[in-house]
Amino acid sequence: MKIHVAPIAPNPRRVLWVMAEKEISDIEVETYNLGEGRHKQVGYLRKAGLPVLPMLELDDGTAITESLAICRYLESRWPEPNLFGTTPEETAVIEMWTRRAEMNVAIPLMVGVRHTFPPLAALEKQDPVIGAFNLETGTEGLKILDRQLGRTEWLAGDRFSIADIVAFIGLDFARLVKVRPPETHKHLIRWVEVMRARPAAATSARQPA
Ligand SMILES: N[C@@H](CCC(=O)N[C@@H](CS)C(=O)NCC(=O)O)C(=O)O
Repeated sequence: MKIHVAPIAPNPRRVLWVMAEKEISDIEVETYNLGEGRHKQVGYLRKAGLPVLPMLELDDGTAITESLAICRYLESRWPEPNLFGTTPEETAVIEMWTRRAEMNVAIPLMVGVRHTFPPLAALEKQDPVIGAFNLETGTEGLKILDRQLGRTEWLAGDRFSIADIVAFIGLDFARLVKVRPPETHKHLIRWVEVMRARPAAATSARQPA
C-alpha cells in the first residue's frame, strides 16, 4: 500500500495526521512537489483520475483520492484509536462537526491561501478579491468553532476526533498568510494549543523527503 502526499498541502496532511494518531508505519509514503507538476502527468492521472493529492494506492491497484475517504479507510483497517465515532449518535455528531469544520473554515481558508500566498501562484490563477473573500469567510467561521469549544472540550464533544484534525489543519495552513484566531476567541485559542501539542501535529507537518 502506498500513500501519495505533498509537503505543506493540507489535504494530504489530514491523512498523515491520522496515520500518526493510529501509529501506522507500514504504508509506503511517496512525496510530490506540487510545483513540479508530476501529479498532472499521465502516469499519476491514470491511477488517480484527478490531478490531486492525497491518493492511497492499495495493493490490488485500487486508488482512493479524497482525504476523508482515505481517513475512513484507515479507520476501518486500523480501528484504534477511534476517530470517527463508535455509536450511531457519536458517529453522526462527529460527521456533523467534520462537515461544519470543512465547509465553514477549512475550505474557505485553503482557497484563501491558494489565492494570496505568492509561492502558490504556480498552482492557481490568483485573484486577490477571491483570496480576501475566502480568508474573511473562513475567519468568520472560526466563531462557530469558538462557541462550540466554549461548551465542549473537543469539537464533537468530550473526545478527540477527525473533526478536530480537519479544523486544526485548515486553520494551521492559514498561518502561511498570517491568519490567526482572533484574541477574543479564547476557547479556540485554548484548543489550538492543545492540538499543537499532540505528537501528530509535528509528524504530519514534517513531511517525508
Ligand atoms: N477534496 C480533496 C482535495 C484534494 C486537493 O485539492 N489537494 C490539493 C493539495 S491540498 C492538490 O493536490 N492540489 C494540486 C494542484 O492544485 O495542482 C481531498 O480532500 O483530498
